[in-house]
Amino acid sequence: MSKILVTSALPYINGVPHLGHMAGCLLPSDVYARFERMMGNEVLYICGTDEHGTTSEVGALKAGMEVQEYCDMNHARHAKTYKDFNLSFDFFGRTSAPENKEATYHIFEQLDKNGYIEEKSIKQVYSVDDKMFLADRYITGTCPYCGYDKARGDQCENCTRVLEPTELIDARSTISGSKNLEVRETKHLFLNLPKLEGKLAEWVKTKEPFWPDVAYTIAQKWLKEGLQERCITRDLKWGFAVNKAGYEGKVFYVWFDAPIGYIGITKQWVKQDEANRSWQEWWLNPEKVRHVEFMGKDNVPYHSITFPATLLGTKENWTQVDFLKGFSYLTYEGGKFSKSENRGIFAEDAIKEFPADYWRYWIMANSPESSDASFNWDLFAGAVNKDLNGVLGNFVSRVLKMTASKWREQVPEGGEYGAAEKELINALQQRVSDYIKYMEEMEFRKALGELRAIWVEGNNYISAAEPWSVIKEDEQRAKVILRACINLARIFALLCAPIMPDTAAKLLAKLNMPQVELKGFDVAKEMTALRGGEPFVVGEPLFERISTEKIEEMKTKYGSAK
Ligand code: B3M
Ligand code: ZN
Repeated sequence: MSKILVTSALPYINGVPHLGHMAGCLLPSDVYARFERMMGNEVLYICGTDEHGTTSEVGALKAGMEVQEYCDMNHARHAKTYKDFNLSFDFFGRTSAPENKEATYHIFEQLDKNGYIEEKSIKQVYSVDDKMFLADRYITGTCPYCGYDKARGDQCENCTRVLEPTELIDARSTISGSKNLEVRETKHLFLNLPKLEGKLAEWVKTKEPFWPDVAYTIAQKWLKEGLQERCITRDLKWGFAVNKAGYEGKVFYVWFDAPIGYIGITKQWVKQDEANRSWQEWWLNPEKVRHVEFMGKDNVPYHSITFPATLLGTKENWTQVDFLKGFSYLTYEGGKFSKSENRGIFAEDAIKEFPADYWRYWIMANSPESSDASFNWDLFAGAVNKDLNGVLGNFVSRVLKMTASKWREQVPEGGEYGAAEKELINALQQRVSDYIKYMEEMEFRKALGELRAIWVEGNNYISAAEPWSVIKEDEQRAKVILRACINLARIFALLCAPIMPDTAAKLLAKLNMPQVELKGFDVAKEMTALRGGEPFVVGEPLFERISTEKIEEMKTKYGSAK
């Protein structure tokens, strides 16, 4: 049993999560956490809201609320949405919590003591009309590197280059649109990344065989270009006050305390049960813990460069990211999700329209792993109707209904598996091994391809075995076929559990069977788990078809390219 620490990018408190956020880190991290638990590993899966920064101040201002009150409200909203999507966090915390302040102060003090913190006077953008210093992401302009005209002052989301706001061409305030911006001098603290570059490059090299291309390429690109000092403080009210004399009235930059939030949130989790939990066991234990992170590609530089460098600079033995799974973007019908333009479906609405598992299946089957993927309603309905309802759902209801109509709701008894079943078992064993291997490697599209192929094997088997014809001449043989099919249904439930936990639970409940581990999954053995005479219930169908009218309704309601 190994210890696996699973984390994803911590969602900003003020945004409403849409399907892109689900696809780009939250859902894959949950699928992986569930899978590793089913493989018998000790998993700690934590997440939380990223709460500091101007975005929260501006959001609260717009909502006419205190920042704290605004964050409390939005934290609850995020938590509910993720619960509805069945994300199985061990703890969903907050970066603004006192436990994170303690962790942030500690890490800052070590960096300062070790000589990695520099003081500098910098010129910062002050918006005269907004009466405030503008956070980097609240300045919009043209990227000097790629020419993208909606680059933010902290990063160009087109070329992923991290920017200083003063580099932007034709800069304007994102809050008011005002170009009445002044550059004012203010004193700040910097993390001396160039001084840490050597250590960091050495560390990144140790990850080479393990990191998928997206993450490794981005980290290498950064190192090749040479690291710049990063400002880690801001002139804001909302945030952790800087714990250094001369910096009164300033707070730590959101990107400084946000990744430390993983540690802070783990401390929050420990607080729930101090006698039995330890945060050091997870965070100061790199030899025994494998840390796997999930995030969109725009977040990769912070997690492969800035945060690891921060931890290296403390000279303490922190658990660092071992595997960084980066994702491209999920777009909505080829374009951006936008709440203001009413384009795209947001997570809290999605769950009101269709059950969580429909979304979980579609998103994971179309994971934007190596390139962008695009959501569209026809594809979504197609997958639900064909894969879920057609291939999986129909197989289960056909098998259970036919058995019940002939011999009551009981697994048929007698007879032995023959050549056809042995062939099926062999084919399935290969596919199941591949499915498990792909899940372990976090190759989600491939894993879901195998899962679907496993359901198809079941359909092919029953079509070829034809129990409905066989029963006329050889009732005993028909019983054997249907017993094999009912056992197959159980196997389908076990395998789909990390992706579709509700469906798995529903199906296992029909069969009166518990969820078991996937470790060492032996198809031949599992095919005899349900013996003759055991009861089942036909019950409700697992899925419902999505009608053409419903698809049209969704397109009108949430926007469509057509
Ligand atoms: N909140 C950015 C994002 O949600 C940021 C991630 C923080 S991870 C420590 O994309
Ligand atoms: Zn750019």
